[in-house]
Amino acid sequence: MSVRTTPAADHVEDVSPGRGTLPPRSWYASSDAASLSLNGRWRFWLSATADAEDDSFAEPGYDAKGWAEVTVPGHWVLQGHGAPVYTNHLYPFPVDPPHVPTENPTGDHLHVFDLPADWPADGEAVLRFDGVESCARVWLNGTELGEFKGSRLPHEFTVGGLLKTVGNVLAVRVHQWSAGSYLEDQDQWWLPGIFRDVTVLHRPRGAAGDFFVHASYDHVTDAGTLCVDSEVAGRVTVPELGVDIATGEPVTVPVEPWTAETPRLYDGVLATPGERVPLRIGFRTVALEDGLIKVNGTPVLFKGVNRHEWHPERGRALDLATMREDVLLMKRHNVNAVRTSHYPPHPAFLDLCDEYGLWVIDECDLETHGFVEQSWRDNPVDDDRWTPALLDRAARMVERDKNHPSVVIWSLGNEAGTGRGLTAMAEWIRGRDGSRLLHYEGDIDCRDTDVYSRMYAFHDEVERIGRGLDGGTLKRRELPFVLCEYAHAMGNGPGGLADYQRLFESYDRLQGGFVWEWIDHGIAHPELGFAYGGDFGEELHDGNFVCDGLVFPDRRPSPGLVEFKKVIEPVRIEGDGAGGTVRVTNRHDFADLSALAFAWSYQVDGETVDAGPLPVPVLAPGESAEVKLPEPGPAPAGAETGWTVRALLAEATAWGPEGHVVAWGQVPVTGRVASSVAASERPAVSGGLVRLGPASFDARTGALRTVGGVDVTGLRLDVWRAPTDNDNGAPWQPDARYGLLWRELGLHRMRHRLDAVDLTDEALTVRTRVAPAAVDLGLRTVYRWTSDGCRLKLTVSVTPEGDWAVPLPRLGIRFGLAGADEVSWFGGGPGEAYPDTRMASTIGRWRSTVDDLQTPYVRPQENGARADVRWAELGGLRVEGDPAFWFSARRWTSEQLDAAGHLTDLVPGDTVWVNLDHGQMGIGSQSCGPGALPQYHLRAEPATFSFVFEANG
Ligand code: IPT
Repeated sequence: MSVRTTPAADHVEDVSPGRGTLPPRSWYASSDAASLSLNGRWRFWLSATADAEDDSFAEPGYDAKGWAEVTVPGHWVLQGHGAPVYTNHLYPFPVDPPHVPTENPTGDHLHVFDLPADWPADGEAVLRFDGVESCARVWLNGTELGEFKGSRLPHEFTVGGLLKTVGNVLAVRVHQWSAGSYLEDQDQWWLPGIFRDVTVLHRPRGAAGDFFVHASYDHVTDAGTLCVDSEVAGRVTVPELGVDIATGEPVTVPVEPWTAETPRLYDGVLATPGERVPLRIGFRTVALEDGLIKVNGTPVLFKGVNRHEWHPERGRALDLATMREDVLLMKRHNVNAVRTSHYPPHPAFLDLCDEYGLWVIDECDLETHGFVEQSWRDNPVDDDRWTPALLDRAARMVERDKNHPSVVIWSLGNEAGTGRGLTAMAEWIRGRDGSRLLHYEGDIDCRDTDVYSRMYAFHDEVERIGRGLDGGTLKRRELPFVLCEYAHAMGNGPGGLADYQRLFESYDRLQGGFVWEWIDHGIAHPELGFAYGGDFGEELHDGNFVCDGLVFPDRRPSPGLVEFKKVIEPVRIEGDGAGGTVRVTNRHDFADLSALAFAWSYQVDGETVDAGPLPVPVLAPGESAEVKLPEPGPAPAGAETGWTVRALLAEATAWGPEGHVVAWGQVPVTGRVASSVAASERPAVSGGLVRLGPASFDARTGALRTVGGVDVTGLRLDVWRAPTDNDNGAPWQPDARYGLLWRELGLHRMRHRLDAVDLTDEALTVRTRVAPAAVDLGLRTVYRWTSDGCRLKLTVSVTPEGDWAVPLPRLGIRFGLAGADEVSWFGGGPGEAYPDTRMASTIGRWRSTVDDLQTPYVRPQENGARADVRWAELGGLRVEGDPAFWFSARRWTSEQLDAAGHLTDLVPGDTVWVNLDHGQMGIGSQSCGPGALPQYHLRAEPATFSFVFEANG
């Protein structure tokens, strides 16, 4: 005899999309029909299993006084009930589709509400859920409405007949795990809950049902054609265009087109007998033509990011202000495109993309990545039983978002292998909306798609694809190429952005890419700063792989975003100083330069001594001009001089203030002449010290003690840096895991053997060999100290010995200073830079505190180097380099930085540790992509570099 014990939870493991919901339709936030937000505090009861409780909580009159409360929208695991779980692609439960564990956290939600006094008595009403993870069963006033899955998609129920004026009881039972979880294996936190809005919408008689705004643009005639298909007939008016047409009736009028650069929207109204719905119409035509993605007849270059929805306290429950902040940050950093990885975002985000101008790849809520562990066996996307669920997801996305001009491409999902279900989705989408292109990266032969899309392809392969030498199916060879993910922005990095951009700009077929990803998904945590995978005791997790964004969890831009902004700037300003001109190139796809004003400034030794406006012709996209600069003023002999030219917003726009810097370039005029220090001083020994000019040394070891009265500790060669996530690399690229190889080699525990301390008439020379235990590799290192009486010069010569098969992390000196706080320098700034992340580094005079030099990567790692530093002052010392050097200073050692797991592990000490580096290893993006390109490797090679120290003040 078998006993069914879980009848209440049968639907949880049902692969079908659900029951009781209305067919999907276009989403709109406002109309003149009444609506009531049910967002707010709800009663909440958490059970450990799906069937722990019966349905009686849904009955009116149920006594929920003993229940907790949660905020809706929200995730209960971020509100003190249970805990979040982070896995990349592994399912955190046994893979046995469609079954889920018995331990299935289940949140019963109760909300009692009254209708507003003016709620119309007639007509219908619907109850809309914009997002619930992962499976919900819904009752209103004791009547079950149905159940649904599809976490980041809207679901509506008819509720008119059930609504009461006062005391409505809405009951929602939400299960963390369901059959739907198998389709939602995105690389992110698993966060159950009602995490998007819940709304009751009045539907007057004759209300608009579903409608489809078709608004195309003919770039030959400059005419827009508008036709609004509507389930319920009515009229469409667009006053600005003098349009007043019936639904279903096309009209062609002269218009300005919508593009991401020029997001021209026309306000209109769809009036049905029962309702007036505001429309925001953007005219544009997307086409695949000549093997290229064209909008309004012009090929576009995507300078995109992958955006997950994230807030460090609220998870994926984003408010409008946060969404707007994302859009503004993107626009201000020259980003022009978003892939909504890996699910349709909150619908209001797409309104913002329409309004501010961003190209959108709208991606379906579908990922089955965990099946890769079993070679995709039993993958739901290749199993007909799941196809209705896939089609339901496709339809809910397309129907909801079809009226957004910003959405130019539909994406079937992410990392779901291949299968008949995906083909069925593609066919359905094409049948419903022929006006957009289709994307799915997993379709390597492009059977179902319009774009050859890849993730993390290395530069050399991308170049081959650009040249059309990549082979593949006939169909694929004729398609444009995008990198739907590249430049993995985990921790310090991504390196190599400029090298990708150069390729995108060189080959028409390469239509750009989308950096992985926009934001670190760190969770605000009282003890850890920001938490990542494993911090909640998850038994399976993927650590800080969830923190790989261009902005920190609190949306502060990381150096990666600043670099990206520079690399993708829509105006190129360049020149070598010859002829007194700069070359200005308009790299927009659509806009001319009329929105920008240009300004020049002239620097002498990094200080701006003169500035003024620079007249630049209003160049059309693609055009460039050689623009004459003013005559430079006089500068002292030996000074380093140069121009900085900036392109600024001429007037405030919707996304940036007047004067906002869009692009810039620096043009050197005269180069630097490093100070020469005559070795005129003779080292003298007295009382166990060697005195040389302003300095004293330990006579036995040759160790520097003081310079001009400033104590200096531990000055010696340094090759170690706290490995970055990119240094550590990914398991599937074992050769490029330099962080691990360095540690294996022992570069974090170098021994410094003292071979000789030589005194001559003009120098103190200290000979050493720096090497790790257990191997015969080493670096012969000679420190040669000289002085002209007031300045002290150190020349370091390094000669590698043995077979150095790996590059070095860094090569330079480090030392400790007591009590340094303010730093000023002449060189690259204001932010950090490394060999392959240095485009945004601007040569100038900069100031900072030591604390502000640090970049707060969620998992601490090497950070904060400033490039091309000519000189730096801190702690009473001035150091000048020949050649220019990489500068960093921190209140902890690299070893402490290396040992830290979270920012809160870093405890400032009294000593400031300064690194002056002759070389730094490139960064790359091999935490999920290519390593630093060979030209950015720091090879162990003979090297000589010098520094001049003097006391300042
Ligand atoms: C790729 C995923 O699409 C994305 O969600 C994220 O996990 C990213 O990697 C890494 O952060 S998939 C991977 C196999 C390249």
